Amino acid sequence: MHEDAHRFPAQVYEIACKIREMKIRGAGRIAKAAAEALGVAAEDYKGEDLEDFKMYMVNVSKLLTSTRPTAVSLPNAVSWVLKPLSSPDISSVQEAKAAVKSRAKAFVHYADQALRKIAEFGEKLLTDGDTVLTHCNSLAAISVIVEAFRRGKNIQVFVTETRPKYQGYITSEMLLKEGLRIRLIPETSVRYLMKRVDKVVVGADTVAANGAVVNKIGTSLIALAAHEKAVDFFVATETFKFSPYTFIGDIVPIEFRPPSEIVSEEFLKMHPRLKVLNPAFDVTPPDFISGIITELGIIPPKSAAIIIEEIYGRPVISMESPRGVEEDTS
Ligand code: RI2
Repeated sequence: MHEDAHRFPAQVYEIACKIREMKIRGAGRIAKAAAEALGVAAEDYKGEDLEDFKMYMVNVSKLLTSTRPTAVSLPNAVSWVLKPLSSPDISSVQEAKAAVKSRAKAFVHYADQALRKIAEFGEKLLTDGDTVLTHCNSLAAISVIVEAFRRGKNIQVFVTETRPKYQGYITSEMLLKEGLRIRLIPETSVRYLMKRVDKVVVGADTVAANGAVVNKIGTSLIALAAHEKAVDFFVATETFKFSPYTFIGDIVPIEFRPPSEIVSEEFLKMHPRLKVLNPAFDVTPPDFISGIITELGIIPPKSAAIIIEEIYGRPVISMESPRGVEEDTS
């Protein structure tokens, strides 16, 4: 627990815990929740000392960014919301609080608008009669598929179950509610079924400067199978999932989650020498990606660096790693 713990509002802790436990999940939803938490924390601050307020907000942001390591949307959202705190124009706690609260709202609004734009750009890639395969539960990917369907295209969707947490069930429910035809499939069947797939659309947790996409574990195998059959593989993502850190060569930390998501505690006790590896994400190389659908348009993966430079500027190399790497690969 952070030393400033007693000063954070309970709602901020709740949001942080829900992100850590994946009750709030999906890179975009995590970013929005973090922005909201910063707004709540700013509102709750009682003091009058501007430097103390800044320190307090930095500590809240540390709590939030420590929850999950892979989706860069989380630190990106936090830095964006807290940006006014480094402006010389802010001279009082009142001004600082107002600025953080308004940036938090603006981020949530931007994220919602971005999904709409992604849907509009992305739906053009889908054709009437297409079978589209999607993996895990990505609102960005779903928005593309749903938009195409709403515009009258007859789309069938293959949804992978997405072990170990089965987010494919959530995707199935969302798409069924819209009236789409769904086939829920185990991801182990993807290569066998790829001959029946016209396009793949998935989301992203992080897009690296070289155009590689970090997404739910299994994505890169799907991309490999699509590549083999020359099936187009699209990634739908907001630009706040592009990583400025990778511009200077930082490696995206891959989250390893607890063994209990894979096997029962009972089974582990029965076999004390059994070690379980449960990586939550993998990396799909840019060569396997036909296009990245963003709110700014559809870009080739190799243009990721241009987007990063445009949005974040050319990053300055620092001696400190911007984010800690918490991996259990034992
Ligand atoms: P949206 C999810 O991660 C999945 O990997 C999904 O593809 C990605 O976030 C993007 O989701 P997790 O939080 O932002 O389920 O498009 O581990 O909703």
